Amino acid sequence: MVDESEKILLELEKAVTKLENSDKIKNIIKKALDQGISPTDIINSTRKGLNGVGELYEKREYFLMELIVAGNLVGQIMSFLKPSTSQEKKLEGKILIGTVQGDLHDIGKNLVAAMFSCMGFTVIDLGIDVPSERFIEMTRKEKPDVLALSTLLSIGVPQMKLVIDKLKEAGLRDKVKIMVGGRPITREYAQEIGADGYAEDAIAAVKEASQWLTRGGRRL
Ligand code: B12
Repeated sequence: MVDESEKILLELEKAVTKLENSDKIKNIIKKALDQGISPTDIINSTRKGLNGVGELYEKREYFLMELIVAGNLVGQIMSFLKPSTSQEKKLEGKILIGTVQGDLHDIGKNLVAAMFSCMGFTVIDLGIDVPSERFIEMTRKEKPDVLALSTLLSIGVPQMKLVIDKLKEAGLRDKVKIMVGGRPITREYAQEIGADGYAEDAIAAVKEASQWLTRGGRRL
């Protein structure tokens, strides 16, 4: 039998996939919070709902406009949730994140960034289509604990290796933990290119990073 909390989370997931208006979605989230559901579970439901958006796009039931709406909706949900996350366990650390060069996808990357931000991390988001040189420059300047690289495209995969190789050349590789993610990435591939970690979604990403930080992730 499905309990009340699961019912609300499923309602949220469906509302996100259907791209219901933000007031309706905020009401569901409010109901969830009143029920004692954690912001992490709410974000996880949002993620599942967004996966539904991706599937409908692939079936050609959604088009570019719907994807833009989905991206905006994620931003609104995260801002609405932010005050509630202050009650969750706060983690300290600085994350530098971006989508690699040649790739313009950012809905998933934004969700990962928002999740880190919700959990109390300082997030520096370099955006999309980020050249390897920019990741190096900003790693040197900002001294993040974690460098998070995203790609949804097969052509983005070698770009991740390029960033890691250039960090080595610049003598910065052992100063930062590197986490990679996105649809074509696997844990095996992450190991192969010399990344420290991989996560398949936003929740898992924070879990992976928090392990390093509580172990005292090294700073420059
Ligand atoms: C939305 C979308 C677009 C939108 C992007 C809008 C935007 N602002 O992001 C638009 C329409 C612009 C687009 C364009 C293109 N797209 Co597109 N797109 C998608 C689609 C349908 C959904 C992606 C999405 O947002 N999913 C929802 C989010 C929440 O999930 P996610 O991105 O996977 O992110 C999660 C995880 O991957 C992970 N994650 C992501 N990043 C990171 C980073 C770290 C560090 C970690 C730990 C985890 C992590 O956590 C996220 C949250 O849970 C996918 C198909 C799909 N179902 O995935 C195709 C898809 C990715 N696109 C594809 C293609 C081919 C293209 C185009 C080349 C199409 C074209 N011919 O022009 C262009 C590329 C443009 C470019 N240069 O980037 C292919 C890629 C194939 C491949 N192997 O390379 C896919 C798989 C579709 C397909 N089946 O063919 N696309």
